[in-house]
Formats: sequence, C-alpha cells, structure tokens
Amino acid sequence: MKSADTLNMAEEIVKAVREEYDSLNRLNVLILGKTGVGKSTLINKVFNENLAATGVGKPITKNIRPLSKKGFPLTIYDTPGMELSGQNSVDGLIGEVKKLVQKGVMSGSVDEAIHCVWYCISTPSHRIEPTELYFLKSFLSATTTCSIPVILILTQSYSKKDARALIAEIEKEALGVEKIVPVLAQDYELDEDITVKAFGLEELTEVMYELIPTAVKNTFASVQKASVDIKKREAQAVVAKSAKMAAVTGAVPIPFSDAAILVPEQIAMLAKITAIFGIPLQKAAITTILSGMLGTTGTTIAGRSIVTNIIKLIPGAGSIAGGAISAATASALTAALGEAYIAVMVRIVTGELPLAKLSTSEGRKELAAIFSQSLKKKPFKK
Ligand SMILES: Nc1nc2c(ncn2[C@@H]2O[C@H](COP(=O)(O)OP(=O)(O)O)[C@@H](O)[C@H]2O)c(=O)[nH]1
Ligand SMILES: [Mg+2]
Repeated sequence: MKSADTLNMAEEIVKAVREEYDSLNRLNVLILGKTGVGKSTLINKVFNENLAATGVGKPITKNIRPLSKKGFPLTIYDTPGMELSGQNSVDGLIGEVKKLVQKGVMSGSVDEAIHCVWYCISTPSHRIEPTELYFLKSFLSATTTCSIPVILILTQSYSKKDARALIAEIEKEALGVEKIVPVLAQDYELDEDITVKAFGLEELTEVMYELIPTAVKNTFASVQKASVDIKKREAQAVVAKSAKMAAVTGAVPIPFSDAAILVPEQIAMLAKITAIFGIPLQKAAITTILSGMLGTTGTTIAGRSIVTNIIKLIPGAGSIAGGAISAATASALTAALGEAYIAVMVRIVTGELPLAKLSTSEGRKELAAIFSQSLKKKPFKK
C-alpha cells in the first residue's frame, strides 16, 4: 500500500466513493395507486435516477414491476396497471402485495425488505373509492405486524383546497396510515396564464426520512434529490464524526512531518459526503475542487500536502506552528475541510455552481472563498 504521504487524494476519493456506494443497504419502496394518478411523475421528481423511464424490469407478478438500475441502491416496486375494479382484482392485488412484503420479512435481510409504502390517490378525483378503502384496510391489517410505514400521498394537488377537503374525508376513516401528504410533483398549467407551482416534495421526503429504518436512512439521503437539506444534515453528521476521529489521532500532537496521518480519515469523510450528494464526480472534478479550495495548482494533490496546505491557510498559522498539530487543530482543520466540501456540493446540486464552472478562474475564486469562510468559523489552538 502506498503511504498516505504520496496518495493521490482524488484517485483515492473516487475509489472510496464507489466502495461507499456499494456498501449502502438497498432501499425498497412499494408504490401503489391507480393508473394515471402520477406515480411515475413522482418517482422521477423524488429520486436521482430516472428509474420510471430507464429502470423498467420484468414484472414479478401481474401488477408489480420492479424499477432499478445497476449500481444504484434503490428498487421501486411500481404498480403500473393497477385498476382496482371489482373484488377479484382487489383481492388479487392484496395477495401479490402481501407476498412481496412477506418475502422481504422472511429473508431477514435489510436489502430485501420493503421499507416504505406510498399509496397514491389523485386529489382531482375528490374521493377515496370504496374499493381503495377496502384495499388499504386489508393491506394495513395484513402488514401491521411488520410495521412498514405507509404514506398516503395526494397527488396532482394543484388545488390545495381540494387536497385539504380530501384529507378531512380520509381522516374520518381512521385508517392508521402514518401520514397524509399532499403534493404537486410538477408545475401544473391550469390555464394559459395560470400555472400552479409544484410543492410538497420536500415535505414528503422529510416525512419518509423520519419513518424509514435507520439502516436505510443514508441510502435514502443519497438516492433522493428532493431535499438538499437531508443531504446536508447527513453529511454534517459525517464531518462531526471525522473531526472527532481526527482529535483522537491528534491526542498526542502530530509532528508536521507526520501530517499525512490525518489523510485516510479525510479521504473517507470526503468520499462519504460525495456519496450522500450522489453527484457522479470524476477524478478531475475532485482535483479541481480540492485545488480550488486550497489555492494550489497542478494536476494531483498528494495526501500530505492537503494537510500542510490547510495549515498554511489558517489565519495566524504562525502561532500554531509550534512544530506539531494539536488535537484541536487536527479536529478543526478536518471539520473545515468537510464543511467547505459540503458547501461546494450544495452549490453543485442546486445548480449555483455548475460543474463546468469549477475550473474557471471565477470558479476557483468561489471555491477559495468557500474554504476560507469555513476556516474562519473554526477555533485553531495550539
Ligand atoms: N402538471 C402535472 N402533471 C402531472 C403530475 N402528476 C402526474 N401528472 C400527469 O398525469 C399523467 C399521468 O401521470 P403518470 O406519472 O404517468 O401516472 P402513473 O400512471 O401513476 O405512473 C401524466 O400526463 C403526467 O404528466 C403533477 O404533479 N403535475
Ligand atoms: Mg407509471
């Protein structure tokens, strides 16, 4: 193994991101709802990959079809042709769904279990039909023992008033669903000059994040795109942990010549953050980000130089240059690196800082500013 001194940071991060991604538990979501209520539209707006269009798998039963993509830790069980007309079709579907849920439970594996159910009803339909009520009640009573959270989603809610009325109707039924969430997944053109803005996706994502098992929360943070805030919080938790680890490493002050000892933890941290944001970053882009933040040039960043360069950028570095890096400094510089990297990821996913702009002089200036901002917030002590 190469020593951390000469490691190519970007290369190691790319490798670690792949490992990180492969190590995520698979998240499985079952989406129920009649044809045309907006299931595919919703899937595309909530998740990172366009599964509804590209990830179509073979139907596993008459009504259930898995959507997934190689290397993407999410399976959606879609019900594309669900009709629920007549007792037979309802009972048939209940049977299929029960089987799918039981198979997951029996496997005893988190990768096989169904972690959340979305039941979609279209708000403009103004009602929940008796067959749907019957279906929901049977489904809920059959699955109470495996405690799978069911979110009732009122789709196509371009009228919030109608959505509120429908929620009141459904609440009367006391179904025992975890939550009823109205959404409009995509802007709706009501008339030539009236467009209703999409809403509710972030709330749906927050609700789901709270309800799913801890073992798949970081997968969900990574595969969803509707809430940047969830990504940010998840990434901040990673930084807090890494900063603590760095403090442990620096408990016996680290001589400058051994600065690279902090590097493996920092690689792991940056890889985890990259995976959470789900941005497919190549080696070159990562090099550009790191060198932009540190104000260095050249096509690689060696492990050791990342720590020494950060120290050089710390305001008043002279006073801490007592020949060794203290626990507080080790922790603070790791945290500053992590937080700056998060700030960059946020700007990339929101489109404020497009990937193409990173390597321009303007982009480099912005990266440097983000990093110096983050350094200022940290206490650097001897
Ligand atoms: N504007 C707008 N159209 C929607 C929304 N949800 C669904 N639709 C439209 O309703 C139709 C059916 O949606 P689709 O996602 O295919 O429904 P599915 O059969 O349940 O998968 C499509 O023409 C969508 O464009 C929405 O939130 N906003
Ligand atoms: Mg569909």
